[in-house]
Amino acid sequence: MSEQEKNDLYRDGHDLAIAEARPKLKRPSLYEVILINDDYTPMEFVVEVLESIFNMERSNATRVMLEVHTKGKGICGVYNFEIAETKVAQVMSIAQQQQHPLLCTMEES
Ligand code: TYC
Repeated sequence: MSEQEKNDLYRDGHDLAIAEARPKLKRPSLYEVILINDDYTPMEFVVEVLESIFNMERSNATRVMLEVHTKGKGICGVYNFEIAETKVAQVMSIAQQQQHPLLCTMEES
Protein backbone atom coordinates (compact mmCIF):
# COMPACT_ATOMS: atom_id res chain seq x y z
CA MET A 1 0.00 0.00 0.00
CA SER A 2 1.36 3.41 -0.90
CA GLU A 3 1.80 6.23 1.64
CA GLN A 4 -1.05 8.06 -0.07
CA GLU A 5 -3.36 5.06 0.31
CA LYS A 6 -2.40 4.81 3.99
CA ASN A 7 -3.22 8.48 4.40
CA ASP A 8 -6.64 7.85 2.84
CA LEU A 9 -7.44 5.39 5.68
CA TYR A 10 -8.06 5.89 9.35
CA ARG A 11 -7.85 3.40 12.22
CA ASP A 12 -11.13 2.80 14.05
CA GLY A 13 -9.49 1.71 17.32
CA HIS A 14 -10.22 -1.96 16.66
CA ASP A 15 -7.44 -2.44 14.17
CA LEU A 16 -9.79 -2.10 11.25
CA ALA A 17 -8.76 0.25 8.51
CA ILE A 18 -11.76 1.97 7.01
CA ALA A 19 -11.54 3.73 3.70
CA GLU A 20 -13.08 7.19 3.68
CA ALA A 21 -16.30 7.48 1.69
CA ARG A 22 -15.63 9.07 -1.67
CA PRO A 23 -19.13 9.98 -2.85
CA LYS A 24 -19.45 10.53 -6.60
CA LEU A 25 -20.62 14.10 -7.09
CA LYS A 26 -22.44 15.07 -10.25
CA ARG A 27 -23.26 18.61 -11.31
CA PRO A 28 -27.02 19.08 -11.71
CA SER A 29 -28.20 19.01 -15.34
CA LEU A 30 -29.25 22.27 -16.97
CA TYR A 31 -32.40 22.76 -19.02
CA GLU A 32 -33.17 25.14 -21.90
CA VAL A 33 -36.58 26.75 -21.67
CA ILE A 34 -37.89 26.91 -25.24
CA LEU A 35 -40.63 29.03 -26.75
CA ILE A 36 -42.51 27.63 -29.76
CA ASN A 37 -43.92 29.76 -32.58
CA ASP A 38 -47.60 29.80 -33.50
CA ASP A 39 -49.70 31.93 -35.85
CA TYR A 40 -52.02 33.51 -33.27
CA THR A 41 -50.19 34.72 -30.16
CA PRO A 42 -49.57 38.47 -30.51
CA MET A 43 -45.92 39.51 -30.80
CA GLU A 44 -46.45 42.11 -28.06
CA PHE A 45 -47.67 39.44 -25.63
CA VAL A 46 -44.59 37.27 -26.30
CA VAL A 47 -42.30 40.26 -25.71
CA GLU A 48 -44.09 40.97 -22.41
CA VAL A 49 -43.69 37.32 -21.35
CA LEU A 50 -39.95 37.46 -22.09
CA GLU A 51 -39.64 40.70 -20.09
CA SER A 52 -41.71 39.60 -17.10
CA ILE A 53 -40.78 35.92 -16.72
CA PHE A 54 -37.28 35.86 -18.21
CA ASN A 55 -36.19 39.31 -16.97
CA MET A 56 -35.16 40.47 -20.46
CA GLU A 57 -34.78 44.09 -21.57
CA ARG A 58 -37.29 45.05 -24.27
CA SER A 59 -34.57 45.07 -26.98
CA ASN A 60 -33.45 41.51 -26.14
CA ALA A 61 -37.03 40.30 -25.66
CA THR A 62 -37.90 41.62 -29.13
CA ARG A 63 -34.87 39.91 -30.66
CA VAL A 64 -35.74 36.55 -29.04
CA MET A 65 -39.43 36.86 -30.01
CA LEU A 66 -38.46 37.54 -33.66
CA GLU A 67 -36.06 34.59 -33.62
CA VAL A 68 -38.90 32.31 -32.44
CA HIS A 69 -41.23 33.88 -35.03
CA THR A 70 -38.82 33.29 -37.94
CA LYS A 71 -37.11 30.02 -36.90
CA GLY A 72 -40.04 28.25 -35.24
CA LYS A 73 -38.54 28.06 -31.76
CA GLY A 74 -35.95 29.72 -29.56
CA ILE A 75 -34.25 29.55 -26.17
CA CYS A 76 -35.51 31.92 -23.46
CA GLY A 77 -32.98 30.85 -20.84
CA VAL A 78 -31.04 27.97 -19.25
CA TYR A 79 -31.82 26.92 -15.66
CA ASN A 80 -31.69 24.00 -13.25
CA PHE A 81 -34.66 21.60 -13.42
CA GLU A 82 -36.89 23.24 -10.81
CA ILE A 83 -36.43 26.80 -12.07
CA ALA A 84 -36.97 25.69 -15.70
CA GLU A 85 -40.13 23.80 -14.71
CA THR A 86 -41.44 26.87 -12.87
CA LYS A 87 -40.77 29.20 -15.83
CA VAL A 88 -42.57 26.81 -18.22
CA ALA A 89 -45.56 26.63 -15.85
CA GLN A 90 -45.64 30.44 -15.50
CA VAL A 91 -45.61 30.95 -19.30
CA MET A 92 -48.31 28.32 -19.88
CA SER A 93 -50.45 29.77 -17.08
CA ILE A 94 -50.36 33.40 -18.27
CA ALA A 95 -50.91 32.31 -21.91
CA GLN A 96 -53.93 30.23 -20.88
CA GLN A 97 -55.36 33.05 -18.74
CA GLN A 98 -55.20 35.38 -21.73
CA GLN A 99 -56.37 32.65 -24.13
CA HIS A 100 -53.27 32.62 -26.34
CA PRO A 101 -52.06 29.27 -27.75
CA LEU A 102 -48.43 30.03 -26.84
CA LEU A 103 -46.37 26.89 -26.08
CA CYS A 104 -43.30 26.64 -23.89
CA THR A 105 -41.23 23.50 -23.21
CA MET A 106 -37.90 22.50 -21.69
CA GLU A 107 -35.03 20.33 -22.97
CA GLU A 108 -31.92 19.09 -21.18
CA SER A 109 -28.97 21.09 -22.51
N1 TYC B 1 -45.94 34.21 -34.86
C1 TYC B 1 -46.65 35.10 -33.97
C2 TYC B 1 -47.31 36.22 -34.78
O1 TYC B 1 -47.00 36.39 -35.94
C3 TYC B 1 -45.72 35.73 -32.92
C4 TYC B 1 -45.12 34.72 -32.01
C5 TYC B 1 -43.78 34.80 -31.69
C6 TYC B 1 -45.89 33.71 -31.44
C7 TYC B 1 -43.20 33.88 -30.83
C8 TYC B 1 -45.33 32.79 -30.58
O2 TYC B 1 -43.42 31.99 -29.40
C9 TYC B 1 -43.98 32.88 -30.28
N2 TYC B 1 -48.22 36.95 -34.15
